[in-house]
Amino acid sequence: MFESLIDGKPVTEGAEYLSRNPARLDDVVATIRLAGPDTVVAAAESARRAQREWAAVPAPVRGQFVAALGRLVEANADKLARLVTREIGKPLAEARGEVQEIVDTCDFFLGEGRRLYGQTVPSEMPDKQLFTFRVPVGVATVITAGNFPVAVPSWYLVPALLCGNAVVWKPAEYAAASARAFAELIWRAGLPTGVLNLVFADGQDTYDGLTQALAAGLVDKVGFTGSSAVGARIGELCGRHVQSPCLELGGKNPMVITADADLDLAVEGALFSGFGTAGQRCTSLGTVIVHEDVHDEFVARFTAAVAGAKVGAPDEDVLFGPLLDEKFASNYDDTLGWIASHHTVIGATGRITADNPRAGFTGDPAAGLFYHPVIVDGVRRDDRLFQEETFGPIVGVTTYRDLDEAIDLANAPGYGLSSSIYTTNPKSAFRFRAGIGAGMVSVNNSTSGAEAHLPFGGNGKSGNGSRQSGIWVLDQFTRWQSMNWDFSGRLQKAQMDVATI
Ligand code: UN1
Repeated sequence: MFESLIDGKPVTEGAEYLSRNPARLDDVVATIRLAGPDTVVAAAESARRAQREWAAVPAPVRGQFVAALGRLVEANADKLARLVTREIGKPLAEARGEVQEIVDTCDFFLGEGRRLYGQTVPSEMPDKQLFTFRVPVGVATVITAGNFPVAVPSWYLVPALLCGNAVVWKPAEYAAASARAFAELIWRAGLPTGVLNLVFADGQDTYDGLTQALAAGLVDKVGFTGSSAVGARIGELCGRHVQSPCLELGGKNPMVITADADLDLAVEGALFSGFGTAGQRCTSLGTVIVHEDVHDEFVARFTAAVAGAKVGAPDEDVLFGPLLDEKFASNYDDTLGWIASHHTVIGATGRITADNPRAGFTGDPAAGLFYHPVIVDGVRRDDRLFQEETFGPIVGVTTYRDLDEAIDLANAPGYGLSSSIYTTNPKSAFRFRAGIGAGMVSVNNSTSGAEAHLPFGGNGKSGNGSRQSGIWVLDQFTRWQSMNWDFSGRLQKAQMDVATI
């Protein structure tokens, strides 16, 4: 039984929830106890108590904790990756990559403990010096999705802790065992227990608890990775307390393929972007926007590549495994239902109909949440499939005539997370970069697979402009404090006693 841990102590009340292996639903990975709103508040209270002492630990020493965490994750990489694969069905190679992403994040931030620079700034008056300091925000509540059950949480937890904050972490319940395993490594690396409190709770209870904790002044920063709809609710709630959360939301990520593109490279990129992780990354490819001159050739090669891809048990060498859990599968069933009734679907194997949206199972329907990859050609700008995130192994295709039209189409859904262009013309690449509203742009590469030290984040429906990763995330977990120090021995007034030459 996995329970929420506050000050290292289990919370023993609440409903039971089973986290299942989505590749074999009879395999229960863990039994979780879901806590109520009070636990979300109690976790924030505990974090508040622990934060001051943690902030007093010198930043380079907090950096040593991050270094120890990186080494511990490395030493336990195989076990953690296998657990991630078992719990959320991501292919083992991807799960190993995910664990490596934590190590990369730790390797980046362990040195930041010795930097965490402020500035010295000249004053307009003599015998006076100005300074800036980064100070921790205080208590951060971090709510994460389960498609990246350990790497994406590490993008919040590692910098937040390094900067001297205490954290309440509420992971997705269907990825609770992976979250618990990662949290245990964090404590084993030397973090005092109350500095990180782990809460298992459902979405509404988390929201209610967060509402109370914010009202009580117990939370200073909220980090949320998940759907745009929930992100908007969290943003609204934080806004009432004049707080700006770090929001990493959905995407409808476009890939433009110009007439001069290397089509084999583009097919490879579309295959990984669209179907890697069963299309369940926020950075997954939504729509291919291909030049009309190469449309037929691209679709022929793309369909052949998709038909040849292996789907199945994630511990084998497959392109993708099952969907994350039953809630996601049932949402995706609805999506397939409306798609089947509105579009011509090119399935890699067989046709999907409105009556039988799940057609395309590769496994026993009772045993695993497997779906075939689907390509939908001829998607139009006002189609729901063009406008909305689908979070499953499905890619739309549409055409364009000139690059301005392609950029306009790429921006049309109003998301703005990731984007990609395949072209051999640098001018097209630069024009695309300048015109696209996305926070991330790939040239001749996948929409997904960002590296752990570049700013990660989106605009529009994909987020509020906050960025994670690299030094940029420090602005989420610290606030700038300025100081002026006058050693002239008299009152020098800014603007009024300015020194002149
Ligand atoms: C997500 O799906 O929430 O860039 C994040 C990528 C990964 C992270 C995806 N490194 O695809």
